[in-house]
Amino acid sequence: MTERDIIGIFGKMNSGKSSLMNLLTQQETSIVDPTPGTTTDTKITLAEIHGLGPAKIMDTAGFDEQLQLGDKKRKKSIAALKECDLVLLVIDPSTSDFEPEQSIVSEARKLDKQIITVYNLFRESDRKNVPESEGMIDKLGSYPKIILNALDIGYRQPLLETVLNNYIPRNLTVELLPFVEPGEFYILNIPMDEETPPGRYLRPQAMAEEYITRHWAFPVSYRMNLTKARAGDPAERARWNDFINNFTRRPKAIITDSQAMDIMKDWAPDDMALTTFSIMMINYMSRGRLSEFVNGIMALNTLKPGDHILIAEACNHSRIKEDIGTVQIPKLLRKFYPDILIDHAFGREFVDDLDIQHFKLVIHCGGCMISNQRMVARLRDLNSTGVPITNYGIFLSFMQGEKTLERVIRPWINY
Ligand SMILES: Nc1nc2c(ncn2[C@@H]2O[C@H](COP(=O)(O)OP(=O)(O)OP(=O)(O)O)[C@@H](O)[C@H]2O)c(=O)[nH]1
Ligand code: SF4
Ligand SMILES: [Mg+2]
Repeated sequence: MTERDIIGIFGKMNSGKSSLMNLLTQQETSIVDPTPGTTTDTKITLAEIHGLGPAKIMDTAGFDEQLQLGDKKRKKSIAALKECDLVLLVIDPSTSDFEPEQSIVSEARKLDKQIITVYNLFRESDRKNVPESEGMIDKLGSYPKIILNALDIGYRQPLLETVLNNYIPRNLTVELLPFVEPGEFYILNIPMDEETPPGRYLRPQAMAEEYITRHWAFPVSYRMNLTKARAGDPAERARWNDFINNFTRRPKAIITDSQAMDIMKDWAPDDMALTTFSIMMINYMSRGRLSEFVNGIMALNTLKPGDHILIAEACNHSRIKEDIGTVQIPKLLRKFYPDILIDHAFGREFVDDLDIQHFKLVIHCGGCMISNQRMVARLRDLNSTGVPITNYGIFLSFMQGEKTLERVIRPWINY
């Protein structure tokens, strides 16, 4: 079942919200009137938007009115804000107090909403005020915008195009493992050590196993003893060979813990595809934007002494002795880039809390414990500051050489 995309129109009283609603829906659904506060409650219109599909559009009462009328009324707008997928923030750039708009942006950011700013020009001469208005509202500059006149029907098409070009729809489904074919075997390489908690797989491992099974294919798990494999123990290699060579039909691909890439790059047979759980996860959580993380790794080639790198983990899991984010990745970074500075962010909203611009690269975990809206919001914030981002799996593969990186990305191309 396709769910309706929910678009909420927010802004100050008399900024032209109801006029924008009418422009979008091409009908007089909302009462438009010069009296401030004409729309006293949220008005809902169901519409079919060409290129997007069924949408529910909410025209809300002015946010400044909500502020004046106290908590109870304000809750109505917050409820609408919570419900919607896309915030259309209508700004009349000829006004001067942007506190209501600032509250909308701050609340929308807390909720990881997508925002498009609509500057509604009552007079063409207001156009020159747009940059100043934008500058008055913290973080607004990083969102897409359109400048229009809500009463001019000629702006309907540009408005729709701005929405279609910038909004990631609710129904955009990204396959976890798009290359999986029914009836084929897939290997999950899951090294465990004494500190691996018993009772369940990690979320990416469990998700991969479930996905493969659901798609009528066969997941087969292998517990690699990384310590022995790294020590060159022939018994460990023989155990792997025995495993990998005893399928009646050759497995199609290996999905490995990224930490085992130093071993897997040599042990994975050439006729099998190879990728990692972390790469799978970041592609899924970012809604198919793996290529941005792959491009990000190239920032390593331009590092200079004294540059800062941020290692970011989306959750605060308990850290084990050989933790990937705090021990293994820093160790590799120090080895290959001895004069760079490494910072960490765990779980918290690093884009708001840190001076993000001074980082030359962000290396992000798989992001399995945050929502995809949050992951997409992080990407948007980083994009707007021009800071490249990559991922644990991509980094650890790249550390084994460009050929290895190319190999782990190959399964994701063309899907
Ligand atoms: N000239 C001009 N007038 C506009 C424009 N947009 C809206 N108006 C007029 O401004 C007044 C307020 O517009 P509305 O669309 O009702 O504004 P609103 O934000 O819904 O207002 P409330 O519901 O009262 O908060 C109406 O008289 C509109 O005709 C515009 O782009 N240009
Ligand atoms: S959110 Fe990141 S750090 Fe937390 S478990 Fe998932 S991949 Fe690991
Ligand atoms: Mg209105």
